[in-house]
Amino acid sequence: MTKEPKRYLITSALPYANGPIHIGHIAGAYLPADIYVRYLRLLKKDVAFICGSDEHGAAITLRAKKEGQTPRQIVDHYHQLMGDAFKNFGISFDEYHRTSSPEHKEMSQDIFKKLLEKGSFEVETSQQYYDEEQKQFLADRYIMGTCPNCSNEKAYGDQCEKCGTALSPLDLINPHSTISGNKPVLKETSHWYLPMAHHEKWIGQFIKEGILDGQQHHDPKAWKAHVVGQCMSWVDGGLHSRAMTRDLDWGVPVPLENAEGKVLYVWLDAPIGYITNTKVWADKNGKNWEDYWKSDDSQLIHFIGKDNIVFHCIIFPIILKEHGEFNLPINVPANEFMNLEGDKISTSRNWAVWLHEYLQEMPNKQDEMRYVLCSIMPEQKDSEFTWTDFKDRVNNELADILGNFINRVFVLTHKYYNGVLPARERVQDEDLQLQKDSIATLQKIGEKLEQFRFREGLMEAMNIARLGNKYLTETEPWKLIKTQPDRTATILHECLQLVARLSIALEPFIPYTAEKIRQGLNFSFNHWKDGLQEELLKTEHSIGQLPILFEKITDEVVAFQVAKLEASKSTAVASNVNPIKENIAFEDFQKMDIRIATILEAERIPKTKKLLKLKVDTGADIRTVVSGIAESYNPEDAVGKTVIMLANLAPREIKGVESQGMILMAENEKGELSFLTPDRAMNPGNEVK
Ligand code: B3M
Ligand code: ZN
Repeated sequence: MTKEPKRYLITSALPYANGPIHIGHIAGAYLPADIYVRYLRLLKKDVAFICGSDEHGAAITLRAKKEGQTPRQIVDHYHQLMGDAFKNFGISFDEYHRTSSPEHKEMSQDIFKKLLEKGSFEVETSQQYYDEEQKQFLADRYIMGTCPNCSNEKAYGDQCEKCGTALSPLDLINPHSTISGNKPVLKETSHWYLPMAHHEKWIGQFIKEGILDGQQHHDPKAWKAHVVGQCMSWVDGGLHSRAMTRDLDWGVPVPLENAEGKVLYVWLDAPIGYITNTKVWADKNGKNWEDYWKSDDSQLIHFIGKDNIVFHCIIFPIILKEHGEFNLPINVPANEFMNLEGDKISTSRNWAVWLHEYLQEMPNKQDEMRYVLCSIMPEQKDSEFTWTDFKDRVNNELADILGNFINRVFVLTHKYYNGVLPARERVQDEDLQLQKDSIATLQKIGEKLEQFRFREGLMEAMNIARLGNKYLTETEPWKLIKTQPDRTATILHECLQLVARLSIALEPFIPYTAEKIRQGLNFSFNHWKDGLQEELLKTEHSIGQLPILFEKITDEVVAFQVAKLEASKSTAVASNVNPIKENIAFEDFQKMDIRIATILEAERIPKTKKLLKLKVDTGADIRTVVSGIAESYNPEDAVGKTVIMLANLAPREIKGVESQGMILMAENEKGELSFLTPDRAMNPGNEVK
């Protein structure tokens, strides 16, 4: 499939609508795609640039729980926030739709049904954790317990975030439901599995050799080594069946009878979102979405971060091929990770530069960030963003190299020629060389972009400005104006052509600046290849005033941003706590009899480690309470304490003793318990409300 395609379908990963977009996302999957698409558009290619919010899955329901909102409220909020931020940053999606839409429900259910008909799934029954109080199966992220590898007590059912080990819920020691806190039970459930082992052979060949159905589909050498490497280590390790459905009440319902409470696995529905969103865009614009997905002369390219590689290179291609009508990606130029000020970017720890905040705090500086993120894009390995580096690149490169060159050309043209482009009068080798070099450089930028080498592409674009600065410094037209005015005219003539060429070269990377330059020049163009012409501006062309291109970034700005990050570190400690439980009605709270009590006697309950038998004065009576505090308090230390108790908890028998109520305790990260003691004199029976 080496022939020139008629259409391009370019996708960027659908971000989870469970938090805002940060600069790591941008550098990973959105800026490279946007640069690529802008370049294709300048070549007048037929391209659809598709994205949208990923609004299903446990990432969303967990966030909703944490914030005491419904999943719908969460996704509505973040869909809007992310969509606006992308737009204001100049990420030029043709469509930014959402997977919680009715269109998407229809599309993903249709595809699921087609796969069912084809026999692409296998139904398997297994034991999974179930919360009896909440009457629901627990997604991996809803189960916490002790990591078998590092003993972290807050490991999730899918991963321990402390040591990074990938886990399954059954691996956890002392598992508990994060919703109710209860120990979950194992219960049987059936799901539709994708038997990936059946596909091992062809997918291996697809990745390694670029062969699909016995034909050369793409050049495997055009894929990044780390992408192929990650996929092949999966394939070589053996592919295992993966459940394509989940027991959850938020998602696309499994479109079958007897499948109540089951939804499509988020990683099945999300990539189908690319298809839905293409259709939504096509319907609005009088296009046929199937041309982009199903025709031989269309090319599909996914821009993603490295954590999404297997889904886009193995699982989704299997789905597409099983379905039978869709194209498979011609390339998946995944990026690695970008770190921030020496640490991994993390949404949950609030260690991030949030795009919407950047846009607010530094208005009209989209290109400064686009430039820096492109310069350090983690194309082949992880990279790092720091605010000092941001400042240095803006000041030393954008302002001092690019801004300075263009500004000098404008100033000299206005000064000597009243802003009118002078004719070339005495051309020398150095002028022709400049022309040749800058045209060759523009060509090179195109080649780099076609190879997804965005950093090098941007460097080449800056090289055009460097060529210009060097040429001005060497020819010194301001010294020649008296003695050789024909040389000054020729030099400025060439420089203005260079500025026009730059305004084309920079367009994919820093479009706001490119537009400002063209405004200053009174110049417009049509096609990338216009920049390959020698004369972009005609003699006698009048230029206008150059708007300010770049302001220098001050040390104060750097200090402000770094301090803001540091401040988030201290609040992040608090994020390692359980999510807020579901809201309860005030009436429910009022039903509880919470009061002051005094502990009169305390003794250990034999053969237990944790339990004390307490005799307490509730003001109304004297009663017995069994309390699991023996690891934090000796009996003699408990006696005499004024505490808070829940007095109307239904009596329960614990180790043969009837417990009439519960003493309320606080617990810290280490599991130490503490009585809650009033901070002024209170008597047994005083109400807590
Ligand atoms: N939402 C994961 C992520 O945001 C996931 C990508 C879906 S792409 C179809 O990293
Ligand atoms: Zn661990």
